[in-house]
Amino acid sequence: MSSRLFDLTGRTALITGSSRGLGRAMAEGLAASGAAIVLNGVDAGRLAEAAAELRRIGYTVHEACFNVTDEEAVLAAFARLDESGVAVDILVNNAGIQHRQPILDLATEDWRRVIETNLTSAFVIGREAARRMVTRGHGKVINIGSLMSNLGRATVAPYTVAKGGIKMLTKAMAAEWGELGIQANAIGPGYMLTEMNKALIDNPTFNAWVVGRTPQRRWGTPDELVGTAVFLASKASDYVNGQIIYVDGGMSAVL
Ligand code: GCO
Repeated sequence: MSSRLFDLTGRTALITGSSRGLGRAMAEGLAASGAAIVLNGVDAGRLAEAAAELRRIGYTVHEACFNVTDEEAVLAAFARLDESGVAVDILVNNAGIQHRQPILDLATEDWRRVIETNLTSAFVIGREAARRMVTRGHGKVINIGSLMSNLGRATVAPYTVAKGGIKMLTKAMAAEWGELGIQANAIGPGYMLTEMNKALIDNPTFNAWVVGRTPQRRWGTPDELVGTAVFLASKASDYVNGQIIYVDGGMSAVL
């Protein structure tokens, strides 16, 4: 019984920002559980390379090259998927950027860029995916939040606000889409070993802080999100809605 609960065979998952990092790891993990994958990125070369790697393993992979902040490009990408008969059953809103700067020095343009990329895109892509999911009576939306969905840290205000918004957008989606057969949940990754965090990882003081502040005394690896992503993408979570699950080594649970 338990293996079927987590089986994604026959389902298709779109993961935004999945050429590398957390998105790439979740895409591979969902594929390993049986899902066909729609990879997304803005760099066509990097996207093709990631797709080829996953196809070499034997997975079914579609490529959708678009910038998540470009609504016209998002609409066109969904139209192409419709025309190709690719129905997105699972959406992982993962694409995101970071911008580290004190509020007093922060340009409004940089604020807007982070909010657009990390939050507004999840609304637009979530709406487009859900419009199609409701016609089939089922769907899974997984929004990628952060420790910053619940806690602040100096110099990352726009990212913090966007990720806090991701948590609340997830609840709003659950409120409206629960009766339509869609479960919308979020994952809050802790400090993960990714390109986006390279400056922090390479900073001995920050690295020591993360290790000391995390009960498991280490950074997380992208593949450590896969189990939670598969859970939230599968039948195993059919009665889980509007939740955020922190995958953070315990950091958000302790002082
Ligand atoms: C930072 C980091 C964090 C992590 C992650 C923590 O500057 O503090 O980029 O934001 O990436 O989001 O959950």
